[in-house]
Amino acid sequence: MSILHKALQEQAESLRTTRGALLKERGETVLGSVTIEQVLGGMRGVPALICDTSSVSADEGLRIRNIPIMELTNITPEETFWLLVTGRRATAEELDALQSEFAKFYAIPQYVVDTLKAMPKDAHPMAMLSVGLLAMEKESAFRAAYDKGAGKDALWQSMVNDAVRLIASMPGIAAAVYRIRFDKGDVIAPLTDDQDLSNNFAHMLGVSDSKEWKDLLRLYLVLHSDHEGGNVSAMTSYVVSSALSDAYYSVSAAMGGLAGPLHGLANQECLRFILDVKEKFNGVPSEDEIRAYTWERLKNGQVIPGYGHAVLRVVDPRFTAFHEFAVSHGIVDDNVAIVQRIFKVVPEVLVEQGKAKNPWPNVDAYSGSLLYAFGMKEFDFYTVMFGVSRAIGLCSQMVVNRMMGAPIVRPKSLTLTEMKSK
Ligand code: CMX
Repeated sequence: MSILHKALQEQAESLRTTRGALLKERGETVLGSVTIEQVLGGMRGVPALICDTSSVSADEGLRIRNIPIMELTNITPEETFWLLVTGRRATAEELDALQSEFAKFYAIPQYVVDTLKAMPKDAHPMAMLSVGLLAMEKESAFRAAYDKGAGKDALWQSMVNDAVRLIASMPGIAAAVYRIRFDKGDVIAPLTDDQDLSNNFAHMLGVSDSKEWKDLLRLYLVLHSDHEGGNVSAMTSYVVSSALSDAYYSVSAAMGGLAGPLHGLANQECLRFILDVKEKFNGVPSEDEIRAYTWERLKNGQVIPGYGHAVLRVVDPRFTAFHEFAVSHGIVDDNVAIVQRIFKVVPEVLVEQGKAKNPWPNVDAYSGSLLYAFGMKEFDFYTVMFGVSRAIGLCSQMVVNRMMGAPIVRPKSLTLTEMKSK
């Protein structure tokens, strides 16, 4: 039993007891009503999911285990996972042990590399990431435990094993996707003298060895890790894993959702937008030029990538965290300058247009420009970076849900005729 299993042992029992007591004593309590507008509007705001790892409020944004994300910008992805899944900060000893567990899996199986190499030259990197994960499904400790007849209350233990291996494998799969898909040369093996996840990711990508790049990756992996339970990728893995499908199936499915332009792919769209702006104006445009260009896009029925959010009604703190990184690292770059200038103009244009409920930037408005500034120019790859990070939150949520004994998800659908008759 690993140190993480030990840390979770008591919680598993208490989570199940709490769930059982809530069901028994408060099962009839009404959490809210559901309107036709909410159902037709993508279940917006319907309180229908449980997520203990993080929460997102309209007026503040992300909190991980009730800690504002801005207070966590100096931690590592390993610490983030521990916090998400256990609800408390790890001790130095726990962190060391967890990192050693992770390090066992930084080297991905050769069959994953072979599978990725066999994919079409023009496959999207997100499709490759998803396939790479699915190829690894046969490694699932969860499926093996289920097949051997593990009881419902014990399944969380093998879910922890899958979570650790999957999270630790993501950097290697992603780096292999990057190097194979963009002809960067051989796949790079992980470091033998360093167990840090971000350092290994940086090394296997082969983009840069600078400390600043490693710092950026660390921050990137923390900021994108979790965003409560109702976003497309989290809800996808929640639903898939509720059928007792293992973490590989669940995260692979979630990556399909993350690949959508209204969700994770927005960071790629956002950088495309910034590069279009730069090309059109032959450099960093003035505020007036950005204003005119923004209106032109809106009148064409196009969204402004990186702006708006289904929940947030303030500047995304993750945008602010990236901004502080750019300032503190003295990054001088045209694209970053354009991001900063767009920020001065777009919110007021969106308010004037009056459609978007949230005129403020989300995390995707900044992230791509920083990756680009450090030399990762293949922006088709950016959502894969997001996926490596998001897997940390998805796996944490799945472990917690399994500890709680969450049942299969099965809401009720209505036909349009049924809805009209209500
Ligand atoms: N630019 C232009 N119009 C926008 C807009 C934007 N950035 N954000 C919202 N709107 C529009 C919507 O398209 C919608 O128009 P219609 O009424 O014509 O359909 C209207 O404003 C109301 O939308 P909303 O309720 O404010 O936003 P939603 O909750 O429906 O959608 C989101 C949220 C993020 C999909 C939307 O703001 C958007 O498309 N933003 C751009 C893409 C983006 O940045 N996505 C990343 C989100 C973060 C993530 O999940 O990873």
